[in-house]
Amino acid sequence: MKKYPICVTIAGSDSCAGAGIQADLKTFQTLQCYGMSVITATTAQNHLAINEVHPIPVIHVETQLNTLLDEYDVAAIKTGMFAKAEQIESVTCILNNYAQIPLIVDPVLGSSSGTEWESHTLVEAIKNLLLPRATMITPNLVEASRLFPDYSISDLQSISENTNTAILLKGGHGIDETTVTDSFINKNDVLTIRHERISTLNSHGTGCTLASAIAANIALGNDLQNSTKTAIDYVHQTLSNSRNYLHDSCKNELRNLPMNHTIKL
Ligand code: PXL
Repeated sequence: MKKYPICVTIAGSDSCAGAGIQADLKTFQTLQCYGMSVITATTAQNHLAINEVHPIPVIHVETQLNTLLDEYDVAAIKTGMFAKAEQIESVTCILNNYAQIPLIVDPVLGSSSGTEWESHTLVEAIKNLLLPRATMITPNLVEASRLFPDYSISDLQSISENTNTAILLKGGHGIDETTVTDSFINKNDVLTIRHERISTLNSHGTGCTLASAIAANIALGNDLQNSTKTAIDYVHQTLSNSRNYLHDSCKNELRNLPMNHTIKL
């Protein structure tokens, strides 16, 4: 019988299902893993705005995570949105007891529809608690400058060395209109990964999807560098398969729409 490795996402729920928990579960499923979830917040949102964020109590986040870890052999974990620093404290404390499980941290500080929920304490908790536990952290250019003000690539190499964590610096927010350049930094190793920039209205949840795809590829037994390259290709492929997806179902402006994870048959 084929084995489906279990991947757990610890993240926020996105009611319009483009990002967050919903994007993570779609990605795990498409990549032949079994996805499970620990919800940190529910959001009331559509592709245009987040209207409300409802944090889940820390104790319930803990119980969700322990209930899964007590029973299942979890192959990889991905984290996304946290609503409060206390959630990060308790999740890290639990995950430190499961040091063998690979952890991919997407340091989410806001949404592509424009809402930010970053706070100083959240940034500090990601940096001081999650980062040292993580196998890899995947900041975009905006998140990287909040986490590591005035960084250079050699600063990121030192951080990677000191924390034993790889850093994927995502270039999607860069200014080059034709190419996206991501940098994979693992101590001495620096690998530049370039892709043609896809001009699309369906880019909601790309960050969540990328981090989940890396976790899934690791769960399937691949090394970190190959998992990252294949995950970037997955996002690229999914973006190019998503043209016009859901366009006919929206009543207002078309932007920040979801990706289509359905495999082309
Ligand atoms: O894409 C970042 C993100 C993460 N998590 C949740 C979100 C979003 C963006 O909308 O809603 C729950």
